[in-house]
Amino acid sequence: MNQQPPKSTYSVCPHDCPSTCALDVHFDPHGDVRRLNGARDNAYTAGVICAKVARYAERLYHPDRLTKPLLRDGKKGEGRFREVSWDEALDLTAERFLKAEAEFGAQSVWPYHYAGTMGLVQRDSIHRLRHAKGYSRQFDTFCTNMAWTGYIAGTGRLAGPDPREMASSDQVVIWGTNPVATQVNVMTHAVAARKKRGARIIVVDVYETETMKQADLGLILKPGTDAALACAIMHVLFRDGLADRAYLEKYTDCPGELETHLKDRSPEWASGITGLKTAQIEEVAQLIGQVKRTYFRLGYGFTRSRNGVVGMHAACSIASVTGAWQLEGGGAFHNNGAIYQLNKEMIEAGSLKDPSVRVLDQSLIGRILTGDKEALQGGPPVKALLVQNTNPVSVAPEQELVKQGFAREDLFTVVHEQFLTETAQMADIVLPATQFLEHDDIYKGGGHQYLMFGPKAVDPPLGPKENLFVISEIAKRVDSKPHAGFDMSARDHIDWMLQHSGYGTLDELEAGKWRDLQPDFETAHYLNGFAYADGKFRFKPDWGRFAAPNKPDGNTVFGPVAEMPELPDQWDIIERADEEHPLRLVTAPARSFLNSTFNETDSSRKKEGRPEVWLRPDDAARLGIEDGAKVKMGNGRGAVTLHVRLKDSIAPGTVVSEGLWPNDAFEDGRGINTLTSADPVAPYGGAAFHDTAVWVKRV
Ligand SMILES: Nc1nc2c(c(=O)[nH]1)N[C@H]1C(S)=C(S)[C@@H](COP(=O)(O)OP(=O)(O)OC[C@H]3O[C@@H](n4cnc5c(=O)[nH]c(N)nc54)[C@H](O)[C@@H]3O)O[C@H]1N2
Ligand SMILES: Nc1nc2c(c(=O)[nH]1)N[C@H]1C(S)=C(S)[C@@H](COP(=O)(O)OP(=O)(O)OC[C@H]3O[C@@H](n4cnc5c(=O)[nH]c(N)nc54)[C@H](O)[C@@H]3O)O[C@H]1N2
Ligand code: SF4
Ligand SMILES: [Mo]
Repeated sequence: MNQQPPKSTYSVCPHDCPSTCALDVHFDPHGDVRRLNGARDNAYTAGVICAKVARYAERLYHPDRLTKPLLRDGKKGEGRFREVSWDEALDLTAERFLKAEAEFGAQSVWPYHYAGTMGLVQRDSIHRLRHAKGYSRQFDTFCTNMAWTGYIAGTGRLAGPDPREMASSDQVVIWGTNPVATQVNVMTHAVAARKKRGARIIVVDVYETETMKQADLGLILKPGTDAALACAIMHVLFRDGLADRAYLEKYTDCPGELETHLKDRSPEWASGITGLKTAQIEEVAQLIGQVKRTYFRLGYGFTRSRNGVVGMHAACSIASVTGAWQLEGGGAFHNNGAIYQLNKEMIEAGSLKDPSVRVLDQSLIGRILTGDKEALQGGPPVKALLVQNTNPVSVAPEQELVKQGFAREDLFTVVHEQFLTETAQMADIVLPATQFLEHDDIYKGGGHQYLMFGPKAVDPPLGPKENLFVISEIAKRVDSKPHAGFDMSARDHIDWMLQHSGYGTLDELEAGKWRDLQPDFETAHYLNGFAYADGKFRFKPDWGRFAAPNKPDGNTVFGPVAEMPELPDQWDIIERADEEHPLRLVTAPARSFLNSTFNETDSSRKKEGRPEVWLRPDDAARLGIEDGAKVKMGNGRGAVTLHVRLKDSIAPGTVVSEGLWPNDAFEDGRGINTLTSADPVAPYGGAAFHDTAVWVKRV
């Protein structure tokens, strides 16, 4: 019988992006994936996705995809491998994990992962193996710590007004995020508000991004000075009678103290710190004060600084001074993480977690692998790594240490990957992984409110296996504690999790493709109170409360927490420019890459060109550097070689390098994270990727 392949199906974008788009997947007549587009019937995706994912067939059918397990056949990192069977690869993995355990204890094995896929089953099953064996735990610090902590410090909860309400707003303030590149759907809804209601779009960034080019008002400030801007805005709001005093009285902890504190945080004061003109600050403050229905869409970018938590908290506080929270289309939103409340016992085996096992900081991987005692928390060295869904030999800070660590001959490294990334090149064993269209998974939106099913759409080529398979097969071979999760398929996992979270069954989810979990208006806008016992927004957070479970002997806070400002303020703790390092570097994401993903596809590489650093003409003239020149850029952590492009609209004293390019795209093999620091940010850790002082010199 001649059965016609389907013309299309649905899925979900698995990438580490707040948009978590609902996809339509179109097939050619042979049943191969042809193109992807955004689902029109999903109210947040609304038919729009980014260009790099629309052309996913290029990545799915890429000739460089890994299809066979590989065993190192040469020196570490030399790039010589030979093909082996899955059984050989898994047996050897188990043997070496057991050897490390016998000699140095189970904590010498470190399963290391991140969010290359955001699918809950494929991303988080690695924890099941970790907990069932007592392997070292991981404190996730690449991304969310500062932003989430800063927001929760104010509201008590990581959730906010329905992101679709942006379309019902009179003014959208896009602060420290570049959604045209990083989460395109924010633009969809902001632009809808402009079309429908004449809403104004305001963008706050350190250079003129593609997002700012679409704004009605763009503010370019110096990196790490957002709290100063926020304070001056609130100063004007109080000064000019634009604060909602009734709201403040009812819903906030100490409005009087805040007002007094802000008395000398004037626009002139903030101008000196931010590099903005006093008039610009006055103007934006008036707009925010006069247009109550303002939606603050707060991003990650401005929190990737040593004072990033304080910056996020300060920006979020503005909505509590104006009382914007009360209106549809008003309030401050960052992420909806708190609304889902999923039972992940089968995926993660939290019941087997031993709290006495150390929790190693993901961003400190360089220090950890090179034997830094403090980073190892006094425990055994890491002798074996299992890496899934992340590419630390590109994306982790303090890259020189990361490379030295991965090059250790006594470290046994298994990397499960879709491509031979720079991390996979350093492995002893490389295992080929499926792509999202080739396995089942479930996804939750950070930037929206849907729980979504992403079914397998096509068969993988012979060879690649899903993460779930690798985890279960290793568990079988390393004498792990039993857990029912090891015997379940991805569909079983999803069904179990849904049923045990009160969200029906997989069949029910499948029938609707996704489930809208938006809380009711009063809850989302905190009209029944903020998520603290007294129901009040905190202008004065208890920073010490944000202790992380990273020490075997208990929780800890990071950095000089005692020095954190009590009330919103500019915190002078960023890596300061000085005579030797006169410029400050921001390493913002390029539109055609997604972290380290898509830098293997030709179309993305072509669009991005080559690694560059963008300099203001006045800064360049001072340094005797012209457009297109080859330069070295460096600091105490190392130096990189790249080309200069002159751009007018960057904050003074600031340079921007969009990425992430792999290290090997740079002339001497040193990528941008050679320069970034892994120092944990106060109070809850995290890496300050956009907070780096550098020198730039002609070569
Ligand atoms: N300089 C600088 N550095 C940064 C940042 C920055 O702004 N500037 N941003 C930081 C941030 S926010 C983040 S989140 C990190 C992220 O950096 P990474 O963790 O490296 O993130 P990705 O590139 O999204 O994904 C990593 C890998 O996951 C693989 N992968 C995808 N799906 C699967 C799967 O199903 N199975 C397996 N086994 N592998 C899969 C992909 O092939 C990819 O190579 O980078 C950080 N690094
Ligand atoms: N195309 C693309 N999309 C992505 C990614 C990618 O790498 N490429 N990464 C994904 C991931 S993992 C994440 S976490 C999200 C992050 O997405 P975003 O929330 O957008 O955060 P960032 O990408 O870190 O930075 C966004 C903007 O912050 C600006 N910025 C940096 N420092 C400051 C500052 O001190 N103040 C202000 N006001 N602005 C500042 C940068 O110039 C940049 O334009 O994007 C996801 N989407
Ligand atoms: S915008 Fe983000 S979630 Fe949507 S398709 Fe692109 S990478 Fe995926
Ligand atoms: Mo991220």
